[in-house]
Amino acid sequence: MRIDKQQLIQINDQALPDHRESFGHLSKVLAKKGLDANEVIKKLQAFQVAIPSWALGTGGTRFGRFSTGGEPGTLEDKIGDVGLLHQLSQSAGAISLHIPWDIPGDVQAVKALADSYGLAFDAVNSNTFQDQADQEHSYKFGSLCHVDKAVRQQAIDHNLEVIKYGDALGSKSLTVWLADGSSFPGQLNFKRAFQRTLSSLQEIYAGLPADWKLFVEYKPYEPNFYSTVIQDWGSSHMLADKLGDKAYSLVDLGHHLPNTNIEQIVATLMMVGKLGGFHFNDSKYGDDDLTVGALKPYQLFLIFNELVDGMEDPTSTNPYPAWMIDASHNLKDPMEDLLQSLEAIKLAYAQALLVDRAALEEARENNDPSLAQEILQNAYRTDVRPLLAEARLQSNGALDPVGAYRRLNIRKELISLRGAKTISTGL
Ligand SMILES: [Mn+2]
Repeated sequence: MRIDKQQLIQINDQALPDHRESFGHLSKVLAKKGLDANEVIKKLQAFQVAIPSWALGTGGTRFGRFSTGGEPGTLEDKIGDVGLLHQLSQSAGAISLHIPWDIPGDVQAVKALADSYGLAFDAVNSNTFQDQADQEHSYKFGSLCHVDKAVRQQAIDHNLEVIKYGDALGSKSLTVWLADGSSFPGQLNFKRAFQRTLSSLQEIYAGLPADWKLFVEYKPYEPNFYSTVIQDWGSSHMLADKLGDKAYSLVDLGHHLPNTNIEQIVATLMMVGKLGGFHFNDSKYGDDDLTVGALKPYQLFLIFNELVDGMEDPTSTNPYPAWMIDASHNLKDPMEDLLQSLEAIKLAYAQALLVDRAALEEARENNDPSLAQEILQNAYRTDVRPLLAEARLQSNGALDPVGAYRRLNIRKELISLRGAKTISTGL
């Protein structure tokens, strides 16, 4: 389905007087601080976040799954859903596919469909953390790290195939996340598992097109509960560094032990030009995959403060990172969840853009932690929502994406199109 532009304009028009008032006020507040609201708006409009195909259906837990209804069953449906999100938010200009579930049938038709929604194909994701019905060898005891070369080769070949599909669609990067590890002490030789993983990744890296990047994602536990082969940013960086210039670390917010200083990891990886991608979500205990900003918006702001610092540093060699939401849970309408996540990401980005970096640097040079905190929190406590709304309005999006989604009865429409008992394919 597609949203009727006139209907969206009518919905926006009703909220326009209030928006004009709050945006006008905020513009004046920012101008007094020497900040140009239009400059921030331009950056917000350019900031696009990829939506993974697996986030469009209701997520489950190991206990159960409760469908929302109207979930996308095909790649075309998934592209359509991201198209809806993009039309409302003007922030979701890319889709990230998961193979084997999202193998395109007619590549040209799929590309044309995505193009009609203004969507690009972001990083493609391989999957070696479960067995497919037709596969010869099992990943029960690992994939790229497996003791048996035949299993490793199957996983390598799968990744090379994923690159092939991505290349046909115009993707420029492959994200590798491995479930490989062990659940019991003694089960795995840590060193050999790491070396086998490196060797397998080298074979995948050799198959990367010249203008592609390889992202190595890490995670400390789950589904393995004693060790994971790529447990932290250090392991990820070691692999990326050994692989070569086209390999980078990927930071997923939920893939850290509680209280890890993720903003410092981001700053350090960008310092050495090796932060390739970032996955957004939020969590309280582990990889909870909750809506971005639902629990720790200040942490997200502090991370963005480092991201902006890295991105705006003229001496930085770090490439522009690939942004993706990696969240999928089991209570909300997935589309509303994603709209809320997009909003939280861009709020943190906008706030980070307001940080007075020169003053912050001076406070640091003067060993003045009180002033440094004042500077950061002055930015963080600024209500930048009117900036986001104005950026969307100027791009023909919705002033209030979740409100418009509800007013337009999009879920009801999707259920009538696809049925109430649909289950989205893939993970
Ligand atoms: Mn992730």
